[in-house]
Amino acid sequence: MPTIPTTPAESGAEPLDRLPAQQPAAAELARTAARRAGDLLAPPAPVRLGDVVPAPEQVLPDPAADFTLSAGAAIRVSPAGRDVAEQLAEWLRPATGFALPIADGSLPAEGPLVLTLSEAPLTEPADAVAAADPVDAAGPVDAAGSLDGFGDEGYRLRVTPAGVRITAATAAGLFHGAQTLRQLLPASIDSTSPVTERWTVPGGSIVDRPRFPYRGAMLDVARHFFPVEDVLRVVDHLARYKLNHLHLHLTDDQGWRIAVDSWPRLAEVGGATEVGGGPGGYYTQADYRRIVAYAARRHVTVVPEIDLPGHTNAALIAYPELTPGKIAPPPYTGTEVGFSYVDPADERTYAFVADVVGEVAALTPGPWLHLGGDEAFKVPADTYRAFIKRAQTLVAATGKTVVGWHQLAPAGHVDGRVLQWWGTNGDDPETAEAVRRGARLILSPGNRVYLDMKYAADTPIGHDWAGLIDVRRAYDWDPGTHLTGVPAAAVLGVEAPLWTESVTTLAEVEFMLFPRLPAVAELGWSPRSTHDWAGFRERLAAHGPRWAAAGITFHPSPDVPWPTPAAIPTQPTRDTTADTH
Ligand code: TNX
Repeated sequence: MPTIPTTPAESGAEPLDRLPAQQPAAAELARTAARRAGDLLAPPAPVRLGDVVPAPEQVLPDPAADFTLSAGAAIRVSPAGRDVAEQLAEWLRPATGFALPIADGSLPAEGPLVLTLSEAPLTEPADAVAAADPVDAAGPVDAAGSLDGFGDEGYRLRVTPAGVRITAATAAGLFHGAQTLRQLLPASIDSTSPVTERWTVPGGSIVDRPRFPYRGAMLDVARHFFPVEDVLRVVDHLARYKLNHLHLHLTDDQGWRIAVDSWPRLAEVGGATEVGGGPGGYYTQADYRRIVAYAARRHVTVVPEIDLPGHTNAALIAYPELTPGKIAPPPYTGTEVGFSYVDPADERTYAFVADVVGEVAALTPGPWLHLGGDEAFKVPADTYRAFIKRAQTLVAATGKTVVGWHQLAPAGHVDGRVLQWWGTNGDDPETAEAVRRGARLILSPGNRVYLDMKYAADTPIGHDWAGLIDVRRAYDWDPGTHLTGVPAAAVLGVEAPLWTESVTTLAEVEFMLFPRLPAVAELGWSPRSTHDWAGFRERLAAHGPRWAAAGITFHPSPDVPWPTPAAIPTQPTRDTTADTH
């Protein structure tokens, strides 16, 4: 069984540009697209303090207080923020060519970039800080808005002529603040080689924290397999836009992608197929741990999904005893759904579920385990409910919180469970009832945030069963009020799934993510009061040159006023894959 070779699993911290390219064709496609995009995009206008995606909660510009980063700059940081400082330096060094040494906050080191972790950041006495720190002494921004508290992920960023100071109560908050700083530098900061540029950051102050605690994207690695490096790059894309969950759809009819020691044939046999007949692949447990560690460093939590009881053909070819008829079905590489299921009448099936969720839970430090539960069309409703009830209990026994597609709604409640709603009509009494019984909700409306939907009729890849979704459609809805009878307080957040029946390479993944992913990120992070399509499309437009500089493939949506309107046929050129819905 061919596994996809990866670099050693230890650190999970290598910058991606030092990793060997796994898919030369995709990488070349992305580079060509980026070059063409870069050639056509006009030089971007100077960045303003509010030009951040997702939009911050409060922005107080001070045009007299711009800061320019120079070659001698250092980053000063308290020990608990050290890893964020390292990452900030990793982002800024390639384009600036500056050394950006990192000094411990405990030392009286000078440094115009200051990252501070503080428990009571917003009540910090301005005078004391000013006396101790030239950054604050120099600017009139202390009166900037304040929040009750930063919470788990909030931060404050202040820019004065003397420097930039980011303050947060947690490393996650500092990380989000550092991502904001990255966006406040000129677009060429995303260049992977040194650029001659005036590295000016607009003056003023930002105070920011998320609207929803769960902001995610899903990658279907089952329909097509994506090697570890591709997943790491997707993690970087999420982190850029302050998304904090990566849901991995690890199992489906066309492939089982995670090694399970107690049932080794799942990956060895069930991993050897994918849509279209390609070689497939799977993650060893070391590979999976590497993804989890890489994501954790970027404050992204991995949510593993084992889809049950349907979408299980790959498991059934590996272990025929799990099928109702005890005869192995043929491998499946098409794109139909709803035909397979594990035998709900056999106790062996529940041993299998317990073993699998036990191993996956042990590999997963995050609190969630996703049970799937969608499209088990061949299982009668009462049998389905009984199966899910037992499976939920088995997940709960691992200490993880159950997540499942909203088809789980009619099965019994289990404490804390989370339903992921993927309908296309915001009226779903069954899901609303499950919420009344205590479930929380992740919103993934198919006709808004299904990133496998085509942008337009001529998009060369993707489906259209939930409609065509360009950026405006992905942006113009409200997760807090979307589902009738579900109060905003029950909404944990929002997630954009990317199913990959027709998506085969990293470049194609990026093409489907950008520019819709930042739109979903803004729905999850920004206060509703900032929601404004006209402003968003302008802010988003300025990211085209950033993606071009970073070699990220994107769809040059006509919804967005890119720096030049003539922009760029970056589409992958393959033929459309047939639709299944
Ligand atoms: C529905 S959404 C599915 C997936 C397909 C997707 C294609 C959901 C929970 N199930 O199995 O890949 O549509 O858009």
